[in-house]
Amino acid sequence: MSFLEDRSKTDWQSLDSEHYLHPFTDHKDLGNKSRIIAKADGVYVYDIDGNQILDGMSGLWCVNIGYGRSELSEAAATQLNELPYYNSFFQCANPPSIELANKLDKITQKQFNRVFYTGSGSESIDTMIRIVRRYWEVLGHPNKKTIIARKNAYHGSTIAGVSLGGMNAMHKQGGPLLPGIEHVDQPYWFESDRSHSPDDFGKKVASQLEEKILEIGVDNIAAFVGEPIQGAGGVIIPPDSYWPEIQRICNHYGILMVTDEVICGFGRLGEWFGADHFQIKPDLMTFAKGVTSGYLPLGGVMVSEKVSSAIIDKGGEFAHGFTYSGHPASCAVAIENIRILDEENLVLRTKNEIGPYLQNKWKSLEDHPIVGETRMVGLMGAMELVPQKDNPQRFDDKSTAGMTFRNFAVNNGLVMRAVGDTIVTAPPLVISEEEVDEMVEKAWMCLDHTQSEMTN
Ligand code: PXG
Repeated sequence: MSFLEDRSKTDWQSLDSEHYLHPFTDHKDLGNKSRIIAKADGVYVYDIDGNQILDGMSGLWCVNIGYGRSELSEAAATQLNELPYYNSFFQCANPPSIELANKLDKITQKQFNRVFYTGSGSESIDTMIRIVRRYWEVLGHPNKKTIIARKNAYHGSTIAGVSLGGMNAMHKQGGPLLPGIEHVDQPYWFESDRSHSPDDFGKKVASQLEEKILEIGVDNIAAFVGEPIQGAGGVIIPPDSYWPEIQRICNHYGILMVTDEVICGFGRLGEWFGADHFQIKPDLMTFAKGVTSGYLPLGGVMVSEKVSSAIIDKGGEFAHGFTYSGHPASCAVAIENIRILDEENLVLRTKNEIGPYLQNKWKSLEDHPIVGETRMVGLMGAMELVPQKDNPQRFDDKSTAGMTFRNFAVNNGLVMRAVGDTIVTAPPLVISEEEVDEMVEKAWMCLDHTQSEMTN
């Protein structure tokens, strides 16, 4: 059964406009002209008019193995027919959720021995906060509640996710926010005054964590949390010196280190997880998105032996869980997704082949007069739009250039996201060299268009 034949495009659009409250959308701008995406295959999505659009964002940073993989839809259908749902409370489990836990143990660093399942990245963040705080409670440190995160981080949209994230626009709405959260600066070298080398800058920003720990008092600090590379904030790739310094500080003060792998996990950076790329050893990792390549909702928290054994041995029942924790169909899809990532060498290919191929082409965009910087790790990158190349100044009206680029791109068959005047990309890991060429050629055309719009 397909819904496509049911109504005309304009009918879909007017129904959408009457009944649908969209995420992160200004409905006055949207009116009744939402883009109805009807189909997808490989790295392409197709709107209801049949326009082919290269998805340089993997949906929302999630469709890592690309669209149209029938192995995943078949895994879901088989599981839905056999056992569509059962809970994992009250001493129950189901085969796919156990099998997936076993697989996750194999692809994560050796300190991780258990997973707590959720339905999304935001729920994973909430869960992680509860686990971290519970850990210190059972160890007899009930004051260790404060979690330190970064400004301009994105950790989801639940009240805990918004609070932990560092997005000003989100903080302004729907408060009060969760107490016990502190923010330090992000390692965004391009936005700095660039008076330091990237490595000195990385260390300097990391040292704010130490200052914050001393300010709040180590007896009150539970954990530090960060995306290995900030995604929604604009693909902020920290200087090489940053994460080792963060690790050193966490170890020195004995606080837990958490990487939010919702975007970086499952091959995006050419390793299974962002922590592997930066060679750091977190105590917990939150994940979602790429675990199922977005085919069904699933998230989770990887918990190290140190943390899980404390909670299990000293804590009794952990009073936390979701109806869909360990959903059998989502877990079956995740198992198949991980099998494909593994057997088709998609992680290694990202590291050694298609990643370097795109990185090289992406770098060539720096030859364009309005590009101030490009950066990319694995298949996750950004470029900074500026009025004058060698001048760190931004366009006066920050985000007009980004929006001009983005709108022109989507109308010309390319999806990329604009974060202010930073254009970000994260294509499916299955993208071919020809598709990379198409993506970069289109991006150049969008830069030309943006330049002429901004100078007229
Ligand atoms: N952590 C990180 C690092 C994320 O990127 C979440 C948590 C929350 O996941 P859920 O599944 O609850 O959405 C995310 C989600 C964007 C965009 O426009 C990014 C996300 C979600 C929606 C939009 O860049 N990241």
